[in-house]
Amino acid sequence: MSNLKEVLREKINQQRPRTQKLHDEFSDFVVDKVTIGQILGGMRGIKCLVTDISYLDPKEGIRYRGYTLPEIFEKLPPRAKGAEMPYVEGLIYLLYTGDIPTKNQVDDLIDEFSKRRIVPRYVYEVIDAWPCCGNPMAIFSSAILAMSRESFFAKKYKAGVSKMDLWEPMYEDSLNLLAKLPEIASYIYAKLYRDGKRIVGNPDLDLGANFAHMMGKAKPYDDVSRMHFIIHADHESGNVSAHTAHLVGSSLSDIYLSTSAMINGLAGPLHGLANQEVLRWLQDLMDKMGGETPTENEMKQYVWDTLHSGQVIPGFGHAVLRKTDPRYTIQREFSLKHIPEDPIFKYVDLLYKVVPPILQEQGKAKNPPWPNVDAQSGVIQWHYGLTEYDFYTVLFGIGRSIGIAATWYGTGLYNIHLKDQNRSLQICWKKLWA
Ligand code: NMX
Ligand code: MLT
Repeated sequence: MSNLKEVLREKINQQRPRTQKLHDEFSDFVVDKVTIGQILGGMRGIKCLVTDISYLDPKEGIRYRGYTLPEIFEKLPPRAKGAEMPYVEGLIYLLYTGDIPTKNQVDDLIDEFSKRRIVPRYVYEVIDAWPCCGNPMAIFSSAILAMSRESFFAKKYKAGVSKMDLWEPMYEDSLNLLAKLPEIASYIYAKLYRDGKRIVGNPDLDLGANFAHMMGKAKPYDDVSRMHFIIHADHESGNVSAHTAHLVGSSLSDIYLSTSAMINGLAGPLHGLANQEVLRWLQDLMDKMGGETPTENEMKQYVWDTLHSGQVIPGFGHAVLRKTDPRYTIQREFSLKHIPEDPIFKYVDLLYKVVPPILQEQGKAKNPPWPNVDAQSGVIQWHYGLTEYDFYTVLFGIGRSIGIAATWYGTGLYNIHLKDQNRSLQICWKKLWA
C-alpha cells in the first residue's frame, strides 16, 4: 500500500469528527444573504461550497492548502536534477494531505504514478475514431469519459460498500486518472499535429518530464510542464470547471464522468479557452503588423478596436481577483528570465501596460481588469515549440484535474455536504413578481 494512502486513512479518521461537528452544531448558522445581482452574476460571491484544498482571496490570489503560490514554489521539495520547478507529484501530495511532502513521499508518489500510467487500448481507439480537425478538448473529454469503464469506485458501489469506505475506491480512481491524463493528452497531440505516432512514456521519469518526453519536447519543456500543471491545479471550487466536477460528482458519478464534464466547462472562451484566444488574437495583430512590434499607440488602438467590435480582451479580468493574478506573475517572471527577447512576449508585456487603463476608461468593469493566468501561458508554450494553440486548453485541463481529484477523494471523506448538490438553487420568476 502506498504511503499516501496510509497517511490519508489516518487523516480521514482525524477529520471526520470535525465535519460531523459542523453538521450537528452549525447546520442553522446563516452564512450569507444572497442578492438578485449575485444570482444574475453567475452565483457571484455566494458562499455555498466547502473545500479545504484551495482558497481564492480577491486581493492576494490563490492559496493551496494555506500556501501562496510563491510559497509553494519555494517549499515543495525536492527537485529533479537540474530542474528549476518542483515535482508535480509533490503538489499532488500537498493537495491530498495538506502536508508538504518529504523526498521519500514524493519518490513514492512518482513510483505510484508510473505504475498506474498505462492507458487501455480502447481509449486510443476512441481517440482514433474522431474525424480529423476535431476539437482537442472534445476528444480529451470523450477519452476520459470512455475510461469510466475502469472505475473501481463504480464497481465497489455496485457491489455495496459502506459509505464510510467509499473514499478508498475514490482515491484509487483519482490516482489512476491523474497518471493517465498526460499519456492521453500527448497522444491527442500526436494525432492532431504530428505524425500520429505515440511516443511511449518513460516509467523512470516524473509526470512533468514524462509529459515533455511524450510531447517530443526537449528541456526546459519538462520544467514548463511542471510549472504549468502546478499553477493550474486549483482555483477554489466556484469556477466553472471545478464547480462542474463537484456538481456531477455530488451524485456519486465516478471521477471519469465528473472530470469529462469539467473539461467541457473549461473549454469555453470565458474560462480556460481564453489562454488560446490570447494567442489567436495576438497572431491576428502580428499578421497586421507584418512581424514588427507595435508601438504603444498602435497596441492601444488594437485593444480599442476589439472592444468597439463588442468583443472581450482575452486574458484580462476575473470574476473574483481584483489584482494581477499571481499565476500570471509567476509566468511573467519565468518569461523575463528565460524568454525576454521572444517577440510575442514583447506583445504581452505591452498589453500588461496598456490594457488595464483602457478597460478602466471603458468603465464597464468595477475594477480595472488585471491580467489573469491565461494572458501569459500561451506565450511560453509557443516559445518552446507548441505553436498549435488549439491544444493549450488541454494542458490547462491536465492541471485542473489535480485539484478536482484532490476534491474528489474528499467527496468520500466529507460525504455529508455533497449529496445530490444544488437541488433548490433556482428562483422562480413568477413567484418573485407575484
Ligand atoms: N474585456 C472586455 N470587457 C471585460 C473584460 C475584458 N477582458 N473583463 C470584464 N469585462 C466586462 C464584462 O464583460 C462585463 O461587461 P457586461 O456588463 O457588458 O457584461 C463588465 O466588464 C463587468 O465584468 P466583471 O464583473 O469585471 O467580470 P465578470 O465576472 O463579469 O467576468 C470574465 C469575468 C473573466 C468572464 C471577464 O473578465 C472576461 O470576459 N475576461 C476575458 C476572458 C478571459 O480572460 N477569461 C479567462 C478567465 C480566467 N480563466 O482562466 O478562466
Ligand atoms: C480558474 O483558474 O478557474 C480561472 O481563473 C477562473 C476562476 O477562478 O473563476
